[in-house]
Amino acid sequence: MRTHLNPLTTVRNLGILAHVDAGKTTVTERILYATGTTHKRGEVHDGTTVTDFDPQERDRGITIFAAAVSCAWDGHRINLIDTPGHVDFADEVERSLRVLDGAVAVFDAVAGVEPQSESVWRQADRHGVPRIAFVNKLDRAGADLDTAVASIRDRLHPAPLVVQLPIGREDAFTGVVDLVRLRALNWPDGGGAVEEGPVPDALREEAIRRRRLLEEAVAELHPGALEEFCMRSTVDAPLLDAPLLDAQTLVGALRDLTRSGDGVVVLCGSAYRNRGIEPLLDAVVAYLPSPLDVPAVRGTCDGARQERAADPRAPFAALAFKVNATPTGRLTYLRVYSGTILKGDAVRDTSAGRTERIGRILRVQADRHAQLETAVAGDIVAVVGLKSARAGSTLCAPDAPLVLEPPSVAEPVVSVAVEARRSTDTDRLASALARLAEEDPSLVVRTDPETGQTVLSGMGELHLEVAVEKVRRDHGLDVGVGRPRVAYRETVVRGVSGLVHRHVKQDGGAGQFAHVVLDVEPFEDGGFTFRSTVVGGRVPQEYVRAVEAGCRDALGEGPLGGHPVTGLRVTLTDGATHVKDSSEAAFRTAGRFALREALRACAMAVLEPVVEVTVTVPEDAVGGVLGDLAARRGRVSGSTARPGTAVVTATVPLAELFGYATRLRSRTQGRGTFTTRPTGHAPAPVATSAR
Ligand SMILES: Nc1nc2c(ncn2[C@@H]2O[C@H](COP(=O)(O)OP(=O)(O)OP(=O)(O)O)[C@@H](O)[C@H]2O)c(=O)[nH]1
Ligand SMILES: [Mg+2]
Repeated sequence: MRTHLNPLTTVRNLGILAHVDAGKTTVTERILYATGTTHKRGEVHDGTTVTDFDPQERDRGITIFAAAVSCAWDGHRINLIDTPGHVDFADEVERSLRVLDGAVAVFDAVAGVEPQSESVWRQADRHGVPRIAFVNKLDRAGADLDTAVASIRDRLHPAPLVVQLPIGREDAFTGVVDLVRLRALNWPDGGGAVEEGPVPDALREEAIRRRRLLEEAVAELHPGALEEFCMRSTVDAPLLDAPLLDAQTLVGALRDLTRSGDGVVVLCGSAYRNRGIEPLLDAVVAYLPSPLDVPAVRGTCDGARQERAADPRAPFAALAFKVNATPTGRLTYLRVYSGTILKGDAVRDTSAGRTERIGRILRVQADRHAQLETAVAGDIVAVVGLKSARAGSTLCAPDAPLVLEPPSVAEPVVSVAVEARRSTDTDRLASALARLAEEDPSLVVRTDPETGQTVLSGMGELHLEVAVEKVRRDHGLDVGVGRPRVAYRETVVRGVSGLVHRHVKQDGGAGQFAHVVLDVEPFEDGGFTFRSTVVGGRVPQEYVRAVEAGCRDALGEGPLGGHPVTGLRVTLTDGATHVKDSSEAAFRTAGRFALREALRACAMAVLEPVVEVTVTVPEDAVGGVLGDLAARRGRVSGSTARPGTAVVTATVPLAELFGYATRLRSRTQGRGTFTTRPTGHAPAPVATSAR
């Protein structure tokens, strides 16, 4: 009898994640080549890769936008998102993680776990996305799989389950021993396809030793495997070489451990030399989950929680995770969670409250597309024809509304003032910026109420530079840009209690009456919390909510420099109403003025964004780098050395880092690199923070 597999079991929605430059785009490029999706291998440094197709990506040699591509391997469809590694584009990664079922984390075999790999690893932990690890660049001088694996264990804390042993080192790295099936996989020079053969005699003993280590590690974590392991170790004990776990048991256990997150399968290779890609694809298919293996997506409908299983016959529900204006039209990238859509179907955009029609459905190959008639649960596709959808919008069947939780958006930390150099271009600039912010929710455009300037805010200097350059190139606009400024906040250091505010207007006509008493205190966890301890119904619930809304209105501008206020708890302790003249509007106004007054009475401090900087420089340049960091108010928190190279970690106010890239380059004749990671806010010196 033939069994009919659910076709969804053959889909993998996969992200490639890593620190900047680890080789994500090169791995993606080789995957497209190995799967026959492309017939030419592109290179990042030549600007010829499929996924780095934006002109700025090609010029800068980095990935800026997450790009989706699709390919087929061993009867499976793999939808793959190549993500950017630079911290300024971490929001792109966040949105991608929201819609992925699994990921390949790429590591550099020389550097091991780098700061941004650690950040994206934690991001993936938060989203519960199962991962496998690919230790790349084994061809580089100084590359070592064992050291890289040790850094995965030490810094990321999963149990590494290493399933390969490299054949040859550095420049002589030619292949791997597959420890699961005990066979050798070699790749010829010049980038040809994999050749399979027996394990070379010289490596046989080491391969068997490592296979046993893998079996032990798996048995320790997996009860089913442990049973077989124990049974065989007693029965087959005399045969030292005999495997204690069947390949089939091993693969099954590795799949379970990957999906539960208890272990991480580690593979290795050199993407640049096209070595290690086929086994990576086999591992993606074998270990990472299909859309059916992940929990049903959760959403709300009229406030009630609902689950939607990945079932093509269920009502349609999808999350838009990316919007992109292209010559083909406005593309909305969707992860379909349940149901099926056909070309021409009407869908409800619950976030915008509009019903729209799907014009075309596309299978995306980076900048090329193939037309589809339909898209089903579990798939990632792009659609043309939606006008309202933004990144984070839910689309669903009009008769089965649902709201899925949108991806979180980080708050911008850096701003620049931008202006059109020709006054006739002002309107065009405004609409270009609005369109950009629509595509990238981590960009915010606003008008400064005091200066009337247009201010663009984002996640870092590079983020804003790329945005402005995009406006220049795509719209041919001549744009002037001011000095970057960081986004300060204000916080309460010492609170006040019993602040009384009376909002009374009773001079004829409809009056206003609201009387509130507030306590304000610092709140360590950050943000804003509000509670009421008013007794005896002296202030009805709806007015309490209005006071809270009024307080939120007041948080936009602190008393020190007009910066947003955070880290405080407000308690409404008492109040009074008037039978006729009290209203929600009156209480909201009272709440706003009361908190504004209270904040003026509190001891306040200005906070500035702080980042952890990791600088990698040649040893002889380290003195200059340390001096420079100190001059930038940096506090060095650690330094390590590899032969010839020093790695310095320091906490530095973001405001002091503007222009650091240029400075470091000139100090180290281009040999120094640095990366940053946001670590929150810290009190700022008074002089730098005034507006
Ligand atoms: N020696 C060596 N170099 C590699 C390998 N894989 C990638 N590279 C090089 O490393 C550089 C960065 O590679 P990318 O593929 O752009 O890295 P990425 O992780 O996509 O970088 P971002 O997207 O900017 O974060 C390029 O110059 C690649 O040619 C490898 O296996 N060995
Ligand atoms: Mg890249």
